[in-house]
Amino acid sequence: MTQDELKAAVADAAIHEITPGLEKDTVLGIGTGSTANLFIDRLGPLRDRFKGAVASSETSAKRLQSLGIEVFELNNVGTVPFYIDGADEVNAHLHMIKGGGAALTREKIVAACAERFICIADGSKRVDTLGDFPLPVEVIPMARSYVARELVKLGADPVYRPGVVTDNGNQIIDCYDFMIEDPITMEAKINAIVGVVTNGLFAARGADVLLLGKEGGVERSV
Ligand code: ABF
Repeated sequence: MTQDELKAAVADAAIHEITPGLEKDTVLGIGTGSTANLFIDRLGPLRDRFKGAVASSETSAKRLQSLGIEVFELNNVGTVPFYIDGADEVNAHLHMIKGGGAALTREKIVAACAERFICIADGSKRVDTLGDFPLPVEVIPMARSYVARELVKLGADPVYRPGVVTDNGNQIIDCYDFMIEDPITMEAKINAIVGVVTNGLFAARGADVLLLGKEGGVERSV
């Protein structure tokens, strides 16, 4: 199977995962990226079975709206029963690196408001130790150099992602050569640097369910 077929398989599995919980007043939390897009496409035909969605990016919001799914402001919704999103890496504890698409802050906010985080990913995303994928850090623009110096002290090789402005008007630094043995501690340390908005470690609040696309089928872990 190709990577796209594996992504499609987990998008299908996520639809099966959430369908029994859909009610007329359900508002879903929806992530960003190519796997999330495949999930959004499968939600279209179900749009009359739930109320709408909150989205972790402007791109996902537009895709949802194009399928006739109403998009709500998170502030007007409160909690969501499910947040469905992809990942750049995921470990056995369902800790993740996310933010390759620069939507990490909104993703983390919607995830924080979710009763269940369902991570959908093809098998290539499963790792033993997080960090092969460069860890994204969203920074307030004027703090970029300061934050980069502090990231060096933590052992990272920080690289500014040129030309990228997040949906929140901020910039992204990617941390290379940075294997992360203790994701919960490192998430907190990076968040404590002044000028950091969010980092792409989703460990303090990891996924509740992982649907992983493999050759033999979709593997479900909790
Ligand atoms: C989002 O999309 C991001 O947090 C992550 O960077 C990315 C995964 O992308 P894809 O599904 O395209 O591999 O979930």
